[in-house]
Parts: sequence; C-alpha cells; structure tokens
Amino acid sequence: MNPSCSINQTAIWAQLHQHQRSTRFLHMRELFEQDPDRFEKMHEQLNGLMLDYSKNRITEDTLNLLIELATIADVRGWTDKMRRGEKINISENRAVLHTALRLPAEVAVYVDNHNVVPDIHAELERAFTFAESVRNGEYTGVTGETITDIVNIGIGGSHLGPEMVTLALRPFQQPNLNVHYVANVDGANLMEVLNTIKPSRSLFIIASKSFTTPETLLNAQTARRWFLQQGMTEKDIARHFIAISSAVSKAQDFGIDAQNIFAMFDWVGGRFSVWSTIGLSVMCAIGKKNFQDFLAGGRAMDEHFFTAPLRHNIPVLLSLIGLWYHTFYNTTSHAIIPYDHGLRRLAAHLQQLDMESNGKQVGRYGEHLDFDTGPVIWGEEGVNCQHAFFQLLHQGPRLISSDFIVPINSFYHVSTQHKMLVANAFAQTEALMHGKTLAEAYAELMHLDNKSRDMLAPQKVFPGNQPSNTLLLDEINPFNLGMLLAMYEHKVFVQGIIWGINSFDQWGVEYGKVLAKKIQPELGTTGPLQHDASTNGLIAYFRKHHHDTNTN
Ligand code: G6Q
Repeated sequence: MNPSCSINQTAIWAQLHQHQRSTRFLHMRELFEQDPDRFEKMHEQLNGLMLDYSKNRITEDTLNLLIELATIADVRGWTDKMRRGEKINISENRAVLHTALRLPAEVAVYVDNHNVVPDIHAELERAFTFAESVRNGEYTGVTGETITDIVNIGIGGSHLGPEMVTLALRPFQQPNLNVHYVANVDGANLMEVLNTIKPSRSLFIIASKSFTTPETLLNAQTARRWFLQQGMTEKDIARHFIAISSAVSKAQDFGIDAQNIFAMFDWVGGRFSVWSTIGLSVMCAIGKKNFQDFLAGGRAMDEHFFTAPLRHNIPVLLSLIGLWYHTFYNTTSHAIIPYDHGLRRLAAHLQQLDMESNGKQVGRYGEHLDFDTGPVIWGEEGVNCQHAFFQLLHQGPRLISSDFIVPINSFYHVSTQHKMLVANAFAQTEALMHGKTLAEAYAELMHLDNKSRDMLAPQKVFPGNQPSNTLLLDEINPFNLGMLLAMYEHKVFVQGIIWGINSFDQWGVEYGKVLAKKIQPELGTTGPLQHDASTNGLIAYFRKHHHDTNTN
C-alpha cells in the first residue's frame, strides 16, 4: 500500500463496512445451527495451545475480507522488516527486535550492520550465570548468608512482564527464594516489602532501561537508605544492589558495581523486554532451563507467526477478529479473562502491551487516523469476575469481546476444583454466545402467575451474541506461557500495522511526566500557582492538609 494512502481509503475498507452492515443482525446461535462443523473450521492448534475462535460474529466471508485487508496493509512485508532489524519504530529511529531475543545463537540479525544475536546471548548467559549463583547459594550477601529475597525495583515494562511471568510460573519457582516487585512510587509499595526482609539476605535489582525513570530512581534511593539504616555499609551496596539498564554509566553513577550491571538494548521496548535481562528476577525465580523454555515458547510462536498462512495464523486471526469489532463495530473494549490464579496479572501486562502500543489516533507518518483503533484492555481472573462484572457482559447494552484463557491441567493436585473452574469458563463462553430468548425465559417461569412472569421474563433474557475467543493451554508451563505472550505481542503488532500506527513509541506517557516534575516541588512550598483553577485548588488543599513525615 502506498504510504500516502490511508487504509480507510481502500476499497476493502469500504467492503468491510458494507459487510458489517449486512451481517450485524446475524446471531451466532444461527451460525452454529447452520454449520455443525463450525468449531472444526474455526480453531487452530500450535503445540500445547489451542485457539477456538468460532464464537465470534464472523463468517468465512468476514475472514476472507479481513485477510485481504491484512494483505493490502502489507502485514507480511512489515513483519519481515521487523524481524530483519529495520528501523520500523520510525519516530524514535529504532529497530524493533524483541523476536531476536528469542533466537538461537547461530542466527544473525543485523542492526546498523552489526549482528546483535551474539550480544544478546552473551548478556543472557551473564544473567543466567548470576541467577544460578544466587539460586544455588554461591552468591551470598556480605555476611555469607544466602540470598532469600529479591526485590525488583522497576516500573512499566521493567515491572509488569517480569511480575506476571513470576506469578504465573510459581510452581516452577525455587521454594526458598522470594521475589518481590516494587513499582509504585507510593512509599507503601516499597515499605511493605522492606518490612518483611532482612538486608543481609536481600538482593535489590534496579531494573530501568533508561536509568532516568524518577519513580524507580527514588525507590532505589529509598531502598539504599533503608539498607544503610539497617546497619549495612556503603561498601556492602555493591554486593546487594545490581542493575539492568542500557545506560550503564548512569547505573554506575548510582553506585552499582560495573560487573553487576546487565545490559539491555536500545531496540527492545520496555513492554517487550521480559525476554531480555529485564527478566533477571524471573531467571532467579525459575532458573536457566525454565527461562530457556520460556524463550523457546516465544520462538515457537514467532516461527508460526512468520510462516503460517494468514488464514491459519493464530496471532493474525486474533488480531483481525479484534480489529473487526474495534474498527467496524466501534467497540471500545476487550476483556482478558484467565481461568488461572497464576495469570492474575496477565490483564495488567496486556493492558500495557496493547494500550501503550496502539492507544493512538495519529498514524506513523503523523497523519490523523479517522477511525477507531486501540481498545481498552481490562480483565480479571475467572471465576472471581463471574461474581463481579460478568452481569454487564451478559445483559448490559454493549458489545464486548473477550479472551478466555484456560489451562487444561493444574500443577496442584486439585482435579475436582480444576474441573469446576474449567466448567465455569466453558459455560460462560456458551452463555455469552447462546443467550436466552424471551420465549425461553417465559418457559422457565411456568410455575408463576402471569403478572409475575411478565415482570420477570424480560429480566431473564440474555441477548447472547457476545463474542469470545477461548485459548486452551495443556498447562501453564514456561514454554506455553512463552507462546501465549509472544502471541499477544504479534496480535498487537498486526493491528498496529493495519491501522498504520507506530506501535513502538509512547509519546502519550511524556506530558504527564513533565507536569509532575513541575508540581512536585510546588507541593512543598507556599509560592504562587499558575495552573488551571482545579489543579491550583488541589495543590493548595494538599499544602494545607499534608503532614510532612519525610525522614530523608
Ligand atoms: C514500555 C514503556 C515504559 C517503560 C517504563 C520504565 O514500553 O517504555 O513502560 O518500560 O517507563 O522505563 P525504564 O525501564 O527506562 O525505567
């Protein structure tokens, strides 16, 4: 497609709008009744992962049109550019190479004529060696005690991915090693961790690609001060504080020993960085072999994404179906519902991955995009959410798509509970799709008098036709989790390509940061304020009522 031609000016775009108008009253119930093979035709499998996308408001024609859209948007061409290391993050003039992080050592990928794969492996090996020495007790604190607590201080991409993966892979975790995550600059986050750990047995990982993120640096300084207040010395810091960063000299300025700084690369965005040394806390938790399996899972999904035909390509299908709703049905949100306690932070990770990547209304060349793009991603673990927001999904007025993520086996020997969990997941997707008609509701209320039936029956109607994808995983293990995360990365990428968005920058995060820098000193002074009346009022109210408890 010619860069000057926006995707919404193409004929296929108009055809999709027309197709939506002509199919929007189709009920999925009918689609299933008409075609008993619908599941057979609309599911895909890759290793231990199976995607059932049959419960969507789509027909074979819809898929054909969407695939044509992907072809016209040159999804294949952009994918090749990404994997070859071309600088597709145009606004920051950077390559986008999270897929290279998952490559075997013998493959070469060049950025500015330099093969980056040996660098990746050298740094990963350093991190693995370090993690193993912590795990096997060789790396001790200054007193010779083993490390029992790892505190990862980082935010955004330097937090969400590692925390989510660590929680998800708890059954693979070393039992005598606790991994804590501190992201929020709200002191409660840090203090709640510090109150439970012993400095001589703790290792702080300062995870910051830029090493300039104010929240992370302040938390790191507070942790360091606490460490010294507990009777440790400046000299001990080198043993108990390490860093992951692409700004090595800044980490050194902070006081971190050069040999304890693990490098990150310019061409990995924070939200894609869990596969890199940013995953050091995960490596400490689950060990080298498991982390390598996690990378292998990501690589298996990459291979599938790069080579499978679009019609059978799992990330592409998810992407196109999502885009069908967001752009052509104008839906605003998409729910992520993992039926797995370990995946309870998955929605938070995907929120960042998706919303920071595609929450944009300006295209990669600076043009305004005159159509709906990135959805609001939200979600919660099942079954808990059934007792909370599912009411709105079943009977609310909005079309909301969801992904149900369900492991077939649990690591805990709780088969009875697990079957109840899975039954609930399947039941929800069935109910959301099928719904209940007024006639069916009346039929269920035969025992009541007419007046009560007239009052109750409409309230018991479920419109149904609410779409969902179901992803079944054999179990949540490192390999399958790697496939799952890489799948979502590619899903987001494909949508960004079709919408014409640069999914790899995040200018929207900057403005608030600049204003916070201005407001922070104003909170502690009495000088004049020059914001809008609301912001002035809030600052003045804070000044009046805040009790300064600073011990800095
Ligand atoms: C992610 C974003 C952002 C980033 C954090 C932390 O893609 O870039 O969430 O990860 O702002 O940045 P640092 O790692 O540089 O501290």
